[in-house]
Amino acid sequence: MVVIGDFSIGKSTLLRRFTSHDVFIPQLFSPPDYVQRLSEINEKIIKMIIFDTIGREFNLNSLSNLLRRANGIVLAYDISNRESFGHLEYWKTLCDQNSLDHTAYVLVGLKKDLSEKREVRKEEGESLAKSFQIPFFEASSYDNENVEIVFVTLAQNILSNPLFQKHTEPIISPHKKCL
Ligand SMILES: Nc1nc2c(ncn2[C@@H]2O[C@H](COP(=O)(O)OP(=O)(O)OP(=O)(O)O)[C@@H](O)[C@H]2O)c(=O)[nH]1
Ligand SMILES: [Mg+2]
Repeated sequence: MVVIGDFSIGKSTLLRRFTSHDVFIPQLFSPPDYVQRLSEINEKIIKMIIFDTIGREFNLNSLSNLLRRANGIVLAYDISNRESFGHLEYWKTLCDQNSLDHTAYVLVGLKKDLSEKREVRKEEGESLAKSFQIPFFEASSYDNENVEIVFVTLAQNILSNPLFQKHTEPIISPHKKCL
């Protein structure tokens, strides 16, 4: 999976929150820029590998390489930053052009706790997600609200896609003997 969107909207913080459960770690990320977490989805233990990206001065080649291998993409914006919402069409097009046909998406409005500074109404997020035909959530890493559901929903949608299953080998082939 890949998390993508404008700079400083809270992407790295979201990943930190998702992988460090109870503790909120405010520091910024430094490379290697991915996290891993095991989660139980549809009664199976799934290893999620989630890549962070940077919202500006990114290398388009390495971003394209990342997107080409992604089974799921979290498109993100900051509810207190209208510009980051306005750039979502750009990010979605970039992802569509560089990702697999069966890549699953979810749209998330971050920093839900900043209600006094809100610049993007929830209905606007819902409506954009509807036009993209993808699930939508508002989340707060500070309050640990809706962080889990963003990734679980994305993982469920990846796993339920028959095209994904076709491209996936079982970790241990039932025909091979375990030595
Ligand atoms: N109020 C609030 N602030 C947040 C939240 N998540 C992140 N922040 C703050 O927003 C700022 C940017 O967060 P980052 O996670 O570094 O943002 P980013 O999207 O990874 O930024 P780039 O890596 O530069 O693209 C930091 O000061 C965070 O502490 C949140 O849920 N609520
Ligand atoms: Mg970051």
